[in-house]
Amino acid sequence: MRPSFSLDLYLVTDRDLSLGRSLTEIVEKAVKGGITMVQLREKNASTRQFVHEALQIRPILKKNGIPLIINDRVDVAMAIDADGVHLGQNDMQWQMARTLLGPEKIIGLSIENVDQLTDANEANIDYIGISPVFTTPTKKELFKGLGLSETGKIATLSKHPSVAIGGINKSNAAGVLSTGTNGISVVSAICSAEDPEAAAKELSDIIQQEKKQS
Ligand code: TZP
Ligand code: MG
Repeated sequence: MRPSFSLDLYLVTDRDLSLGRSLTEIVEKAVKGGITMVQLREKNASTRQFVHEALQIRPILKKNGIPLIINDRVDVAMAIDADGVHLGQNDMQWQMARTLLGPEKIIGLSIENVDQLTDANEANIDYIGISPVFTTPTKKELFKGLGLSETGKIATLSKHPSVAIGGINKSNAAGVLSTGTNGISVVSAICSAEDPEAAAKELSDIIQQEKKQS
């Protein structure tokens, strides 16, 4: 059985946006604020650093029953027995990742347009990331945001639960959730916040409020 997970408030890490603080500190505080999932995303780290960072964060999350997902690197996920991986359209194909990881790990896949749902809906994956909802400086290689209406279309047509990412913060989180995504995913709104715990708590409160209304 795969572990159960909640996409409600999904933190994606970025050390360059963490204002000099360690990822461990950010994650510890964000956990106190109510995040439900963490993706460790290390675009410039060596493999050794990536593994080291993941091993630092893993016990904090284990203690709190929060899944640790590794961005891109199936080998790192296997090496540290993470809960799963998040794959983009140009990363390892989900079929290979599933074979390597086995049936019990979580696999997330980024979806950038409605057409990509044709394959994703048939895939043995656990959730999709709708990306990017809004244009964001955090991911420079991405272009224009999908906008709320396209995001809602993808969320509705998806057979898998969905989490939206890209430019989400406390001012637009409720609007994103109202399109029908299961959760929101943020980098800078928590990593770059002066108080990551308070930032996570504020987002978590918005999510609870929005879910009560729907
Ligand atoms: N994938 C799509 S957008 C994005 C990623 C990793 C970055 C989102 O960062 P932010 O700071 O929450 O806009
Ligand atoms: Mg990727």
